[in-house]
Amino acid sequence: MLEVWFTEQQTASVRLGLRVDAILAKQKTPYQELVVADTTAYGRMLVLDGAVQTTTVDEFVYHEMLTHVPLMVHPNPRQVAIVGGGDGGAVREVLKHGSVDAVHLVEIDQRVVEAARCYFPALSESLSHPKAHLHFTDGLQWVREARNFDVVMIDSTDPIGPAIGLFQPEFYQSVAQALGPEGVMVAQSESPFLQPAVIQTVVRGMRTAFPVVRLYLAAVPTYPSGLWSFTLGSKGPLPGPLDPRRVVTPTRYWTPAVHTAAFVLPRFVEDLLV
Ligand code: AG3
Repeated sequence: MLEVWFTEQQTASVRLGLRVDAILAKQKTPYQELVVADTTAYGRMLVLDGAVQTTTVDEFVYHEMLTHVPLMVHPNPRQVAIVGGGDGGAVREVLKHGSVDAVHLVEIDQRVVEAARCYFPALSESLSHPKAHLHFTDGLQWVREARNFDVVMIDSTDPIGPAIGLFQPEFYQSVAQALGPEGVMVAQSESPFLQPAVIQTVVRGMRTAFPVVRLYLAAVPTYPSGLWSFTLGSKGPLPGPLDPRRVVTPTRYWTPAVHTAAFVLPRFVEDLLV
């Protein structure tokens, strides 16, 4: 029987292989190559420039941990911005917080949103919510002019191609300026096994802009090595014990206990942060 396999070349010496049932879209956008395919094991998958961005089976881990952690660290998040994240998964999670008045999605590539609306209806549904505001522009520029946000989330691709500027200290400084006095930011920061240097770049860059910088982890099987990191920067609030009166539902990965535990780091990861 014919078997079709998708391969992501994650590093020079590591590949991920997923059996594919159908390729639904393959196009060059003005910014990157975009592929949508149905995989046997992980459901529908979005790939940008050869890198898996999201699959319908494991997206909940990444999107819940990217969003609920900083939102719960902030005492009362009302104005939220997401840089990247054109698939809509992060917006969907943000809107589970009743305190949020508006969520601004700043996506450089409109084609990602179009593909999400067409092929990922459940993920992208939230993009049509009245509290969701879409901006198809460069996040670097947009953030420079933004002010008084409570939480800013960087839902970017890897630090190559269009996302490269989102991993630089100057960018974290402009995020800090875009945040109010209790503001919190988060950035996806790659894998401690395969991209330890990226984690160090993000943590060191964020330390130039925020008094509090903390790393946390989650298991995302379709991302390189499966162990993924997020870096939180805060102007004030600490990721301490959660207010038991604040709940977020429904979730499948995030719980108050997972939230707290995610900041407990294995020693080899802690050693990256010195
Ligand atoms: N952004 C993080 C994707 C990084 C994955 N890297 C890779 N496969 N090499 C995901 C965007 C989802 N909203």
